[in-house]
Amino acid sequence: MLKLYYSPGACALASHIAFEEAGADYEAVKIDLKKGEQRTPEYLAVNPAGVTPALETDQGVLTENAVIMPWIADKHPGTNLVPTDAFERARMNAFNGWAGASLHPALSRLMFSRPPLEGEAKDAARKLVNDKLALAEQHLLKGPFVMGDQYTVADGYLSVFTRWCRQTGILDARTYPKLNAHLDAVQARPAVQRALKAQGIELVGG
Ligand SMILES: N[C@@H](CCC(=O)N[C@@H](CS)C(=O)NCC(=O)O)C(=O)O
Repeated sequence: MLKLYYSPGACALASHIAFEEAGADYEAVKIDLKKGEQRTPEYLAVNPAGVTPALETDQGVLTENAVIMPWIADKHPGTNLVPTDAFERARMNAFNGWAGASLHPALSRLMFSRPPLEGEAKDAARKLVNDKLALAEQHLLKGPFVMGDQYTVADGYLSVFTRWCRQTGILDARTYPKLNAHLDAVQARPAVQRALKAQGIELVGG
């Protein structure tokens, strides 16, 4: 049985959404980051990096949303969660790489630094986040979905981060109309709502 390790509302939600969109058979295992469960010997034996998500498969463990999500899509052919054209797929991978390596760290620094950032450091972190959101709004998000008309795993991934932004009041509706419409469209999907319910978290309204 495929086993997805996740923490509610954290970035593993992207892989959780991909599982629900694929109609897959899997088990979701909660890791409470606030309690430090990602650093227990049991979890470090699964993922020595001590982060979620991790996915146990019968071939071994996969990590990184940008890898797990297309793998889920490949294992469930016909679910149309990745582009079939090689170039379009590469572009989706590029988006996911950017989300994981650029957007996510910028958001984490602004939102989750301990101790919390203050003063100039906070202003700089906030500007960096706004620059990245502007890049997505103006260039990366084709609309209505990341890749245009086709919903792909990149959409669940983007929505995890725009949810965080909306929750912290930085997804301004006038500055980021496309990102807001995108988040609403993603959250309206039954598969996404099933993943949220499974994690015990709510839709984030605008
Ligand atoms: N690039 C990785 C990021 C994984 C990651 O940083 N996960 C966070 C939650 S969003 C985590 O588990 N943090 C726990 C910690 O740093 O202690 C991915 O997409 O899978």
